[in-house]
Parts: sequence; structure tokens; C-alpha cells
Amino acid sequence: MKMKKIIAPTMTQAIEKVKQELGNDAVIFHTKKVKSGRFFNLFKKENVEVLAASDPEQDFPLKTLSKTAENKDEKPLFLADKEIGLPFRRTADKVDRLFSGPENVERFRKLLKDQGLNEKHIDEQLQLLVKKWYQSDEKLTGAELSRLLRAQLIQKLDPRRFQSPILPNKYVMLIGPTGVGKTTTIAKLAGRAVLDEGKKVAFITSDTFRIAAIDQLKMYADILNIPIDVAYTEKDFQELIEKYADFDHVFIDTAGRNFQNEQYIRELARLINDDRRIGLYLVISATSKYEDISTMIDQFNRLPAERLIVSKIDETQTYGAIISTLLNHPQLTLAYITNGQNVPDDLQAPDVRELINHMLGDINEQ
Ligand SMILES: Nc1nc2c(ncn2[C@@H]2O[C@H](COP(=O)(O)OP(=O)(O)OP(=O)(O)O)[C@@H](O)[C@H]2O)c(=O)[nH]1
Ligand SMILES: [Mg+2]
Repeated sequence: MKMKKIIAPTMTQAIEKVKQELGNDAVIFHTKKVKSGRFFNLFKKENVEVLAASDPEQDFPLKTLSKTAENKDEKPLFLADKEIGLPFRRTADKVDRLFSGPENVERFRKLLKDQGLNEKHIDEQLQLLVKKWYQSDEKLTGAELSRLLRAQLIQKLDPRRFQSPILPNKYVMLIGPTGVGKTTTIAKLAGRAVLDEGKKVAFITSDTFRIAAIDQLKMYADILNIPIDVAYTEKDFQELIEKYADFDHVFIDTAGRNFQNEQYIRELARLINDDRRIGLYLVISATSKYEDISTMIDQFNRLPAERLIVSKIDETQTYGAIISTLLNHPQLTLAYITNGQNVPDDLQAPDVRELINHMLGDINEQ
């Protein structure tokens, strides 16, 4: 569904414009008179504002522009419509109730947009919502609509995709762009495994890009009293994988690089060498834009990464990018969310309902 606000000097011109831009099947949601003018509004002019949407859905009971043309004799809906004889069937006393739905829907659109949800997903969700509103004979209140939106998103995201925080693999390798929190998250995961579960754990790092990177992981290895090895070559890496074969978990840290660098992806692919024992986790930051996350997932697509870790959720108030990412990639599961710098505490099992509640915020209860 494509929504547009059209402003024109007269209703006839506005409707013409609606037809041109949204087609003959456009649905009118709202019309009002507006004043506009330049030079501090000294020369205000009265215009007509029409909120309309293109919607090819067949089962909408509301009259569309093309269909209304047959009903010329029926009572017009708006006073303004009388002037041009716009043929709507509804009576004026129904106007308030009629428009409470779509106005709420517009409120949701703004919120979802501000939250960074992708336009395609906003349209999908609102289209479903408007449809339910019409099907309920326009009786749904704002609060009911917001509950429906929440339920729709939960259903679409499918909470079953969000596995419990059990590491299914012996070898756990974190990959992702620079500075997203790979090393810190590895320390958190290892900390939980050692301290809470008493597991036998080791670290391997292939991040030889920076000396400080090895020291960073070594510090955590010392604290947890677990072994750490550095893989300088692919051969080192394969040998270390076998060396720790009888451990419960081996956490593998990798260097963060610009994910747009093809060479980096090729190097990782060679390291993994199709070893199905290695569970790949792609770490993405909750502060990233949806478009950047999408490009990154496309780049990493050549590697068998099926699980995401969303880091730095504490650093943002917008959740649309993450939710759109999950909507767009139903094959990916969200394994963990990290919410701070504290090791090992700031690590959470994902909760899809909570994520959606955060995104919808106060609108939930309105
Ligand atoms: N606020 C916040 N900061 C985090 C979180 N996770 C990691 N950080 C911080 O992000 C910074 C980078 O973390 P690292 O673990 O070094 O990130 P990395 O992905 O290993 O970085 P490179 O190895 O350089 O690619 C550090 O200051 C961490 O403390 C988180 O969940 N929330
Ligand atoms: Mg690192």
C-alpha cells in the first residue's frame, strides 16, 4: 500500500492528482481544508488536502475512486465533496469513527519509520492492519489496532526462530565488522560456560591483525584460567581445532575487517574450510542502519552463518533495523543480544516480544 498526501486548490484537482499518482483504485482516507501561504502566512490560500492510498486488495469494502463513479446520486460524505459531487455512500455522522482507524495507522507509520523499520515492512504491516480494520466494520480502537500490530509482528517474526541460549556447537566462531563486540562477546560466552556451567573451554584467535587484539583475549583467558592459542596460518588453525577436540567449547575470535572487502570474506572461507563442526555467528551492532546490515549479510552470505548476535542494544533506542533484518532473513536465527560492556553479565537470550515492545514503545498502550 502506497499512501500519499495530496494538496490541491480544489477537490476536483486533488482527486485528479490522486488518480494520476495512485491509480483509479485509490482509496481516500481523509480530506480536509488546509491553509497555506508564503511570507509568514500573510497571503494564505485555502487548499484541499486528501490522504489517499493505492490498494489493489480486492476485499476492501470501502469504495474506490473507480467504483464510486457509478453512485453519483448517493449522499456525499464530506461537505467539500458536495461541491464536486464526489459520490461516497457513507453519512457524515460516521466520519469521525471512520477516520480514527487510518489516522492511527498513520501514527503507526510515523513511529515505525522513526524506529528505522524498512519501508517495505512498514507497508506490509500497515496494509494488514488497515484490512483488519475494514473487516471489523471500522470498529477497532487505537489500542486494539496497536495490539493487533504487535501480534502481527510477533507472528511474522515467529518466536520459534529464537532459540534458547544453548550453544549447539563445540566450535563457536564469531565473525563480523570491526568493533562490533566480537571479542567481548566471546569473553561473555566463555565466562558463562566456565563459571555457570563448569565447562571445559579454550580460546583460539586468528586475529593477528593487531597485537592488542591477542592481548585483549589473553586477558580474559587468564581471568578464566583457560588455554588460548593463536592461529597465524590456516595450517595452525586446522591443527588447533584438532588439539582442542576433547574440550566442551572452543571459542574462536577473528579479526574485524571492513566487510565490503572481498579478500576478508575469502580468507574466512579458507579458514573455515567447510568444517561443519564450526558454528558461525555473525555479530551485528544494533546501532547500524538496516541498509548497512543488509549489505553485510549479503557479503557474509557466502559463509555458512545462520546465527546472528546483536550487540550494543544498550546504545540505541531504535529497533526497526534489527526487526527488519530478521523479517527479511527468515533463515537466520537470533542467538544472543548483548547489552553492555560488562563481562560476562551483559549477554541476553533474545526475546522477540520484548524487542517488539521496545520498538512500539508507548504506542502499545494508547
Ligand atoms: N555499549 C556496549 N558496548 C559494547 C558491547 N559489546 C562490546 N562493547 C564495546 O565495544 C568495543 C569493541 O568491542 P570488541 O569486543 O573489542 O569488538 P571487536 O568486534 O572484537 O573489535 P575488532 O576485533 O577490532 O573488530 C569495546 O569497547 C567493548 O567494550 C555492548 O553490548 N554494549
Ligand atoms: Mg576483536
